[in-house]
Formats: sequence, structure tokens, C-alpha cells
Amino acid sequence: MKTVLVLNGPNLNMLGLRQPEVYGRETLADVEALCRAAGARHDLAIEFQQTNHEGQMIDWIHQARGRVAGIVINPGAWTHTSVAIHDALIAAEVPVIEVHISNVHRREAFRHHSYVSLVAQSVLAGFGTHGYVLAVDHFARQLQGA
Ligand code: CA2
Repeated sequence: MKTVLVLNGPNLNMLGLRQPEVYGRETLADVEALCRAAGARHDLAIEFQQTNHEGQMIDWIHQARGRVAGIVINPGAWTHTSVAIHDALIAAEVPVIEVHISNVHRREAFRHHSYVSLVAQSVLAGFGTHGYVLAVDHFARQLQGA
């Protein structure tokens, strides 16, 4: 069975608890359940992680190399700041789909640039938590050769 690794960056553990007008009412546990259900539909194993520590995120990305079929990543604010995560994703040599719950392009200017988009095969923003499901579905489709 192939594995899709779903990675979440800083503050996403607060999902559903604050700022529901921006990020909705679902918690990160709800997002994990959505991803696992999508994986089960496609016979894909899902690994789901969240961290507030950039080094931990980089270690998980490195460990994905040669082991997982795809990475779905919501890098949170590191999207806009982290050359280190950009470099780690290149080193991993695994296809990447970048997901943002909100539409970052209709928010503050500092959210308009992404270091991750430079290395992502696809970017989803503004689909709410359904963006994660779309990303897993898309990897499934790609892995089937469609
Ligand atoms: O829209 C997204 O998914 C973001 O990646 C979320 C990040 C933000 O820095 C990006 O620009 C866009 C922030 C995640 C923090 O999530 C919270 C959720 C509830 C309460 C506070 C923060």
C-alpha cells in the first residue's frame, strides 16, 4: 500500500478553537479524519502530523524520501518565511501538494508569497479543509496513472 504524508505547520493545532471566520469550525482531528477517509477510499495509507517546531518538520520531510508516494503540506506561516522547508522539500524528491485552508491571495500581502509553491506540483488555497481531501484524491488519481 502506498503512503501519503500529510504535514501541518505551526498553530494548526488551534484549528476550530480560534478564528472560525477565517479557518472554519473543524478541528485538526476532523481534518485528520477527512484525510484518513479519503485514503481509505483509494487504498492509500495516510500519515498525519502537526508540529510547531521547524526542525521537526524538516526531519519529517527528510524521512519521507524514498518512503512515501506524496506529501500534502499546509506549512502554515512557514509558507511565507522558510527557505529551510523549501530546501528540505527539494531534498526529499517526493511530489508535493501545498494546501491552505484560507485563500491566502485575498489576505495580507505578506501571505501572497510562498517559498513552498516553488517546489510544489500543485497548490490549493481557499477550499477550506476540503482542500486536504482534494489533494489526497489527486495523488490517488496520479498514482493510478490517470
Ligand atoms: O490558510 C492556511 O491554511 C494557512 O496556511 C494558515 C496559517 C497562515 O499563517 C497561512 O498564511 C495560511 C495559519 C495557521 C494558524 O491557524 C490557526 C487556526 C486557528 C486559530 C489560530 C491559528
